[in-house]
Amino acid sequence: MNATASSTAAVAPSNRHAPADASAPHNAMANAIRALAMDAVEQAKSGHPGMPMGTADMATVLFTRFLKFDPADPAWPDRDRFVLSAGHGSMLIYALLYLTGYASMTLNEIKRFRQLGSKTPGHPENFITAGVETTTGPLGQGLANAVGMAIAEKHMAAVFGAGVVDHKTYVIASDGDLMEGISHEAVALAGHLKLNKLIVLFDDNGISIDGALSLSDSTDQVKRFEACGWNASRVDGHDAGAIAAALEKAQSSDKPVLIACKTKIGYGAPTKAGKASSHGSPLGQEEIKGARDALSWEHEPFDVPEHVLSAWRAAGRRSKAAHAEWAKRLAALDAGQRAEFERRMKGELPQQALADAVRKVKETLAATPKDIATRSSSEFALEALVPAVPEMIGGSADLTGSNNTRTKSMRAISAADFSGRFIHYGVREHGMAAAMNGMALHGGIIPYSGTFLVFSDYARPAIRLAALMGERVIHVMTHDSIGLGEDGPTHQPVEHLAALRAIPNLLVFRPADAVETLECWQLALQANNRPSVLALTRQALPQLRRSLDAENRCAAGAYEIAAADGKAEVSLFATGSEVSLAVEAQKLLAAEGVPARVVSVPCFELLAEAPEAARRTAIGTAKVNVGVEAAVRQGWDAIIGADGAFIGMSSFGASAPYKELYEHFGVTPQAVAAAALRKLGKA
Ligand SMILES: Cc1ncc(C[n+]2csc(CCOP(=O)(O)OP(=O)(O)O)c2C)c(N)n1
Repeated sequence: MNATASSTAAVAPSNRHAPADASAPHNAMANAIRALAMDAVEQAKSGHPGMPMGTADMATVLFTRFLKFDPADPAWPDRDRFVLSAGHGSMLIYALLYLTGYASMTLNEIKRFRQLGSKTPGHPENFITAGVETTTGPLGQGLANAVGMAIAEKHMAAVFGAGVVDHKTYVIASDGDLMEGISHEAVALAGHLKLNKLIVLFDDNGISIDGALSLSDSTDQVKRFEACGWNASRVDGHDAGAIAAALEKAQSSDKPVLIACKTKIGYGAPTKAGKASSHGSPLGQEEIKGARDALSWEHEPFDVPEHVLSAWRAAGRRSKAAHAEWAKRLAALDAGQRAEFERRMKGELPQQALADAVRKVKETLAATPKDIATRSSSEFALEALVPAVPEMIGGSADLTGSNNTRTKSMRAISAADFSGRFIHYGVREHGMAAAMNGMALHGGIIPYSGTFLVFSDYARPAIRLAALMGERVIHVMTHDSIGLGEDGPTHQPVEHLAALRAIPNLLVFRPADAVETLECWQLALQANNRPSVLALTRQALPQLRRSLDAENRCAAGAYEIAAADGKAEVSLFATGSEVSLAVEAQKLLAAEGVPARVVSVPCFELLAEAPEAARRTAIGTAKVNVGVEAAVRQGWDAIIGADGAFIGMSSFGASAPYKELYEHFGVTPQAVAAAALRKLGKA
């Protein structure tokens, strides 16, 4: 199947997707969206009316004839996912949620558009508004989230069967979504994996903020998507029959589907339709009056007449029977399978299996300590964690052998078989991170991935959104400092730890040895309401914690890993590879008669959250504090104080064997000891 250009009405809509209620014609239902969008933006004196007015027809066809959803149960696991990737058009989804009968989306909430504490914030936020699947606004992210959702659907269906997992992922995307670079990563991955249950309605209105799209873009999106392995077609985005026909055809596609819907932004506005002026500001009273006339919508602001509202509410009840049938199929599932499905969808960990796996690895490490790179320690931990936590789906952005994220038993996910648990994301860090968000949002999966820490910048916008949404995704980021050596400054992160620590609600772990790496993995898995980064080394490190310790010491964020011989005059704080370096410095100081303690700080955020007393104990009361991290100082003053000494990086790195680099940049035990002695006035 390969529908191009003129496929407009190739397939007649089937009865299954017939209009919900013939008594309220399509136009009136679509106009209800347009009117609510105009009125809410006008009332707020802020917002984007053009997009919802232009996409009202496609959204009406989708929500009244195709989308499987139940407003009474927004979290129904087998609902179709709908992603409004063009989040600036948020009034579209708020209007749809109100009209179809989501209880929490009242008319009052529509009237409170963009106000503090409302369910109708400026851009859709999934943690604020029931029925919003993902937080959108940064263009391109929603589309890439949808790719992850579609992967998650395929995987969960492969594991639990199509009886309980069989839904589609629909997206409305704009020119801006498709111009963003992330869209290429997402679209190419979706095409490669033949995600045929992913259907994108492209709001092809040829307008963006600066004016006509022709100012900045001349891509043939249909050809572009086809080149990426999609079925793509063009339709008149205001012809309900044509939209329905294209959606009908999409139902049985063998590839992901793009439907480019030619629309007019601000449809109905007498002077602003088709113009950038309808994109992002209130239309104004005159224009709204003209639009009401043009659309033959004679109702007062925020007034949706009863027959239109009841037709919409009927559309909202369309999937009740499907929901009930699904519940029966779930109930008929083998009890163990059902419990497992429900556990995974709730995001609950298999506590006992996880605890057992952690204990076993700790026992092994105590019996036979491992002086290995933390990326290898991570692999060692994963060999036990992956079988214990079946919802973990690993991956890498083409650095599998370097990130050590694929365990021996993991099979790769492919277009032919989604039952595997490892994803070759290709060289697509941004698309990977956004797809992981989509998988976590879908439910049933804990995605983890791999790339180099320096490339966290390529994934940062998606990591930020994971943190905002509070999604459990885990990023393994290896080669975490100049310690990676010869690849040089392009590959050596110096500012990245600070930059990641600046993101609220993100846990940044930098474990010091094999035991800490395991503990940080455990904490990342247990953090069910936020993402984590594990910053891991390329170079080998000694296992500092050699005796069996059941307690997860990293949970405190920081702890004394090597006590002073006597009352400490110096506290040496370090993370990751620099903890063993601090331990060497401790010996040098001891030789000078200066007792020093070493505090490992695997996670700044957990330290900041620790109870005051625990935090004080970890920080201690030594005269002198020294921080050691092969990275910039920014952020360290919260631990060592403005008076503390810091040994780290204040420039980019260089290309050389790593031991020479540590010498060259002065990140050495000698430098640490000397800094402490200077602060004590002893040197
Ligand atoms: C990553 C990102 N960059 C910039 C913006 C600001 N912005 C919001 S909408 C938009 C483009 C508008 O064009 P289009 O996507 O076609 O939407 P339409 O005008 O059709 O509503 C831009 C640049 C954004 N939201 N996200």
